[in-house]
Amino acid sequence: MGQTFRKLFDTFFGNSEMRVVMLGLDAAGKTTILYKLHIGEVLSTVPTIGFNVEKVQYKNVIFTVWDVGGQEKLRPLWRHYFNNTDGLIYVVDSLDRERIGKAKAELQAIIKDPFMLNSVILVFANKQDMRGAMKPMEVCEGLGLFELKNRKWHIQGTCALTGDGLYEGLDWLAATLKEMKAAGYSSVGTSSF
Ligand SMILES: Nc1nc2c(ncn2[C@@H]2O[C@H](COP(=O)(O)OP(=O)(O)OP(=O)(O)O)[C@@H](O)[C@H]2O)c(=O)[nH]1
Ligand SMILES: [Mg+2]
Repeated sequence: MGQTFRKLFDTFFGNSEMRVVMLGLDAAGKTTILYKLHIGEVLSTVPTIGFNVEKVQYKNVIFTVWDVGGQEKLRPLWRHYFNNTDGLIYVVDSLDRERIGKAKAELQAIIKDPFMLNSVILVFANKQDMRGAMKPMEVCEGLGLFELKNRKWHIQGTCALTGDGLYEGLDWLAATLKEMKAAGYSSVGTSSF
């Protein structure tokens, strides 16, 4: 099979590969999510200095997920992971009301980067198991997602400890990325809740 045909075949029927970068403030739950998806277990984590990268196969999509440390001093390094990124998973600690403004500012900075203009945005409103956590709708408002123009985004409530919501999020990501790839990225322009 020629390479072009192979790509077309894969787009419609077969495996696709997607490069995803997972960002968010420190302690949002990124590394916990990565290993829950990769090995199905909750590992005890330490703050990430640098990054972790793992492949996650779900249905017929192979996601290469880059999990980058979110501490303030590490955030200037995030942009080095933007090139060739199909999708952004932005993880929010839904209990952290104090820093939702900071989470918004960091998200807005990421998605304005020229390398990220075509990337779809999946927000995980994580730690939904915690009493007093903001609901996905509140996180959505806190991040200013409704104000986004010409971006594909979706918000999903999650609990990394149980895995609740993680695969629903990947379902959306896979479907949306496939749609965009098939349309040569020309389908950008709607938002969904
Ligand atoms: N209750 C609860 N705790 C969670 C959840 N997800 C992660 N945590 C906890 O939150 C803490 C931080 O999780 P990490 O996965 O290390 O956070 P991170 O986003 O990778 O942090 P950095 O590497 O510093 O950017 C850990 O103690 C996790 O066990 C969740 O859904 N619910
Ligand atoms: Mg981490």
